[in-house]
Amino acid sequence: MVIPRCETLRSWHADWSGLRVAVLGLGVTGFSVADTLAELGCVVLVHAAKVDDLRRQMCAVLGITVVESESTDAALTDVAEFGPDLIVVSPGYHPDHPVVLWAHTNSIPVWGDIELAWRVRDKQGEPAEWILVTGTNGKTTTTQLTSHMLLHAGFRVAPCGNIGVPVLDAVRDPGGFDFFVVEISSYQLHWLREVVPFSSACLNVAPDHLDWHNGFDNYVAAKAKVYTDTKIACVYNRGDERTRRMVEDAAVTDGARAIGFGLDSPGPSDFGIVDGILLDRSFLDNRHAEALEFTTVEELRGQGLHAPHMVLNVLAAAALARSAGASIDAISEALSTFRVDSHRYETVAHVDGVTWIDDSKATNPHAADASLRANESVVWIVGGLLKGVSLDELISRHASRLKAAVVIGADRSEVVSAFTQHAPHLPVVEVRAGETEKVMTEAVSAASSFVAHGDVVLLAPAAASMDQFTDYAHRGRLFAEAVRAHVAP
Ligand code: UMA
Repeated sequence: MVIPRCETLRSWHADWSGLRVAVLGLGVTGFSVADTLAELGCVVLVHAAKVDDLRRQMCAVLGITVVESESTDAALTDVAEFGPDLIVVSPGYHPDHPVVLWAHTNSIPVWGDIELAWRVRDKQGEPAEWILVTGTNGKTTTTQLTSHMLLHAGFRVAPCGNIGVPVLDAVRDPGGFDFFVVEISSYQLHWLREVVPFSSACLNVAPDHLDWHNGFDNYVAAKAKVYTDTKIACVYNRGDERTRRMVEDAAVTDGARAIGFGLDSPGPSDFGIVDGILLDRSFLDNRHAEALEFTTVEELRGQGLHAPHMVLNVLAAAALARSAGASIDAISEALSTFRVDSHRYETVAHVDGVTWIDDSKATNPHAADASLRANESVVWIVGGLLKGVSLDELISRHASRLKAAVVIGADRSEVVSAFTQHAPHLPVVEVRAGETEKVMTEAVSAASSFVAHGDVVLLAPAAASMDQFTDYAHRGRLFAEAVRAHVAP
């Protein structure tokens, strides 16, 4: 069997010249891939349904051919005519995209951007170690927390990946790093092949992106790849059996340890909580008899990190940072200066005993579940693009803590009928506004008609935002603006 030339290329300093590479997509990822390949001397063709002017101009300067077409047939014809040795695909492309299927039939390797980044990670000399973070929810916060802890411990760290900075940008940064903390999505994991993580974590798994993965089993299988070949620590959630099984079934590097985290008392080799104190019983000599304290739930309250799902992120991040050699004091200090990003369970107003919370980042039922759970009496703003996932279970589980539901989004009828079925007595208001600017004004006004002292109005849509907003941040921003206009007229 002939091994394709690209499969033998495992260094920035290898001979990439003249390799013909078709790049699918010209978003954040596609541009970083095409730019890198051009610098390596490859012949690059980019194909994308949509291309913005700035990236098109930059590609022209770099000698990269760009074809913009929404037709997948045209993509197939153009790529086949180009005759690629390798295809590098952006994460948003479906695995059944015709160009990908054509590549498989013709034995042309298909890589994701993370695979390419791994192979050329030695650009600046001694490569950084990679810490991988995945999970249905909490990835970004945990990636930020881990990076913040490692920075406090004196390491040079780059948070990158799905968080918004392509790993190839971190690889090419002239400063050089000791660690990359890579937030890695299920899409990116699907394409992953040779990466050897220093440590890795899957924070939790619940249905999401089922349409992309063609079902839950494939989604779980993609997430499980995060642990493959891990060298030092496989960090898993003791409260989520699936993550434990992933570690048990993973082919890891000899000597890698399994480290569990959870809100209960930790066993030896775990992270956990006793009497409100967060403990490391993993990275110390006498872990059978002792534990190291690094913060308390009360201290985390000041940082907006006290909700149970946030405390879990803190425990996971501490486990990853400790595996990399951060001292327990560095972790405590880092936690005292950390701030959660906007739209992640952010209190936007507290007026007349009513708390208004923006958790627009809750783009799936599992995330919404965590924020509903943290409150007793809730007026819930919910709905958007459901991505093939049902809200039935979520609604029946939380019906008793809901005072009313305000339904937004294009898929409203599905959400409303789920309420009719699982919470038939609950008042449900549909926001019918078509204009983006009006959706949140109407939602906030509807929600305010149900609230009393002690209630929480929670924007936790359990759905993606792109039907009515640019992204979850846009949705959260408009919510916060509408709340401020409403409560402080
Ligand atoms: N495109 C097509 N056809 C397709 C799909 C995409 O032509 O079938 C083209 C678009 O026209 C555009 C480009 O591909 O030119 C966009 O590529 P992309 O959708 O892969 O997006 P990027 O801009 O490269 O951003 C991606 C991640 N996006 C997705 O996974 C959808 C970003 O995560 C990530 O920050 C970035 O790479 C850097 O790694 C975003 C995301 O929504 C935040 N992630 C999902 C999530 O977190 O739930 C997985």
